[in-house]
Amino acid sequence: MKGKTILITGAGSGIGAACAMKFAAGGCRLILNGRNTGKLEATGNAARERHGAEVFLLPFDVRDRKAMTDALRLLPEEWKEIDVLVNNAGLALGMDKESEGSLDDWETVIDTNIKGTLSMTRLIVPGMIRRGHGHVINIGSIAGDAAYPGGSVYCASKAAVKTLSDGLRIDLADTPVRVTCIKPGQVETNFSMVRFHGDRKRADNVYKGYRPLAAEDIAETVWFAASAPEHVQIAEMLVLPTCQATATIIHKE
Ligand code: NDP
Ligand code: 8X3
Repeated sequence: MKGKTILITGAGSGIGAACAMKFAAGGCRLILNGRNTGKLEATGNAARERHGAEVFLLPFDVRDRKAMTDALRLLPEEWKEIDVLVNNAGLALGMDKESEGSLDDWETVIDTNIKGTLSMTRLIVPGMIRRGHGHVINIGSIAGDAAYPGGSVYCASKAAVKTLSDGLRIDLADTPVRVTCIKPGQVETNFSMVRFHGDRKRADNVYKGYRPLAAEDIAETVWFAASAPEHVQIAEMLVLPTCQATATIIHKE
């Protein structure tokens, strides 16, 4: 993996930031995307200082197709050949019934998780096909395997990420480009703070009474898939804390 160029969306925190550090430790060059430049700088600086990584910051909102297209077009030549795309940017907003929740929040979730992932793929995969080399790693979720109460739209968005991954894998079967969908269970990140609109108590409660995964645990699985031999395609991984069986069955002390 040494010298490979990895583009990670949502790299300013959580799973995306942990992936950045893991790939930096493996000698990779990083293109880091997110909306918050300060957070991207923090990830980028840590990767440079701890691992001497080469880093290029590429801030844009994955919902903004024009900003995404312009940013990718304007990448310097030496950064254009992306070996691994990690489509990680994503979020849930609220935990309301489908008959009661906010349409604006749901539009944000759908535009980020589904359309953002699809747009990045559409723009970057043609170059991978041309070069005869590449890997798309989508961050799905256990939420995509089955709906749970209050999760309707988020679950649907992650089911779509799984289906987009499967469809892409079918489309690329006659190429050397690989497609992986990693589906984490509970990972302690900013995810719940975002979901509950900054309600710290409600967010902390999600991870009480058991040991959730850390973002670094998921980064390990992303690295495992990316660094597998070229003829090995890790198609899908469901990765849970040991005390979690389904999205809603978690053994808590
Ligand atoms: P975080 O909130 O820590 O990270 C999400 C990242 O996505 C942030 O850095 C955020 O940065 C970025 N992001 C959000 N919206 C956009 C956007 N429109 N454009 C660009 N970047 C964006 O949560 P996680 O690390 O947990 O989440 C990462 C992924 O993992 C998500 O897809 C999530 O659905 C998935 N996941 C998380 C699980 C968990 O339990 N935590 C379990 C299963 C899957 P910024 O706001 O600066 O743009
Ligand atoms: C995040 C995990 O179960 O809260 O995707 O939806 S869950």
